[in-house]
Amino acid sequence: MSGPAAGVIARRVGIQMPIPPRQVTRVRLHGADSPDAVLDDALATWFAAPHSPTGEDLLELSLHGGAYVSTQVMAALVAAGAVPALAGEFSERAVRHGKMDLLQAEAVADLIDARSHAMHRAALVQLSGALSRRLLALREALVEVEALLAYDIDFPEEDDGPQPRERVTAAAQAVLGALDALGATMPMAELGRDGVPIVLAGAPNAGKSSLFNALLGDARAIVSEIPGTTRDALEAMIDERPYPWRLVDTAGLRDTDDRLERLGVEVSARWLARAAVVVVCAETDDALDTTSTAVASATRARLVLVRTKADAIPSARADAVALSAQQGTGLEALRAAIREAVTATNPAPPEDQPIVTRARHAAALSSARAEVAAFVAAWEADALPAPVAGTHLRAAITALEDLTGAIDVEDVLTRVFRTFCVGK
Ligand SMILES: Nc1nc2c(ncn2[C@@H]2O[C@H](COP(=O)(O)OP(=O)(O)OP(=O)(O)O)[C@@H](O)[C@H]2O)c(=O)[nH]1
Ligand SMILES: [Mg+2]
Repeated sequence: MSGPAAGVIARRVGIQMPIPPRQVTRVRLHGADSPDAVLDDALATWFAAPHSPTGEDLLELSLHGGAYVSTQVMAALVAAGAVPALAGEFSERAVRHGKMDLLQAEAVADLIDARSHAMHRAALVQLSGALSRRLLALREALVEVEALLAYDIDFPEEDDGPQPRERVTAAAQAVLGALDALGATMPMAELGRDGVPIVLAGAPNAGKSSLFNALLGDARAIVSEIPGTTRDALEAMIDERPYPWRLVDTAGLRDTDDRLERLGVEVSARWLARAAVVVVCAETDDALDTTSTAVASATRARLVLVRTKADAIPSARADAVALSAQQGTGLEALRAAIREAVTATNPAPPEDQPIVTRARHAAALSSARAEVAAFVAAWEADALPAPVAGTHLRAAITALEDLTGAIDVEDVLTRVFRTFCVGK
């Protein structure tokens, strides 16, 4: 519970305020102003403004588990004057009181939502303020270009001035390069969130679903000796580094008269087109040739060749991973081969460097980039008077400020925080 009335409301539900700040205190909670209606024997921690995560007086309650107790206590707090928080309202207040900037608040949401090592790492780096510092440095660099420009405007006839035009151009170009480098990290966040599509493909009955299950360590897909068992593509995420894998089991590839199965086969073709890596499965050495030729014509992905059911039919091929999903052999070799194929096409995010994680960031960076580029073009062509060219720099600076929330833009704040889950 956060806000200036937190202490008063706490007293109404039975907490003997003041309790020592930043210390866990055992409290007996009751209904609003009704000491007989005991609700829970709980723990309370008090954080006095401004030394709290929101910058306001803040009370944290630890209740006994279960929905009933928390609902009752929540109702008592509301009856005593509290208001349920909107989605993201705690983080929003933290931003408003200067406890963190907008990018850090987004990182809180990302940390909670993180489902992979990659997203977890990116969120922690962003929470530490690394992205904010990077953007602040770019903003400073643009302000410096503005200053060079102002000098040119104020003292155009100076002996040793105006500032050499090249110096302005070079400074703006440097910012352009840095904006590009940062913008180029967006696909890394997408891979971290959605995973690298790894598609299992092969003829019906080749053992794809069995392999899918073995890689997951879970019987997710139906396996049977009847060819054409899998019809819908099945997906599962495996948390790998540097990026999670989005493993896709598909319907066997073949021409078929069964209408349902044909739909499944068409889905497979779509997945092949979107795959980053295709694991080509076949149960004999000869079949592996036919299958990999067919797959290669349907995808631009890297191929990893697999000889399935090696327990039953030994493989003589050196270019394929021989494995048995049933006995669990060869799986480590396959994982290593997939890992290699993934890193060959998707460079890992730079260690401990911020990356751009949201469409909001990418949009602001690209609008800043467009403004700086427009400035450089006008400046180099000498097409516009310096003050006019300078308006592009201002616009770029504003775009970067919007990103960190350095200037208080109501609609940006609201838009960002309403996507949070309640209570954060
Ligand atoms: N001996 C042996 N049999 C296997 C192995 N993996 C799968 N099988 C058998 O091969 C048959 C087909 O396996 P699935 O995993 O359903 O094959 P699939 O490629 O998914 O088949 P569709 O979904 O019909 O395209 C089943 O009877 C499995 O038990 C293995 O490693 N060794
Ligand atoms: Mg299957």
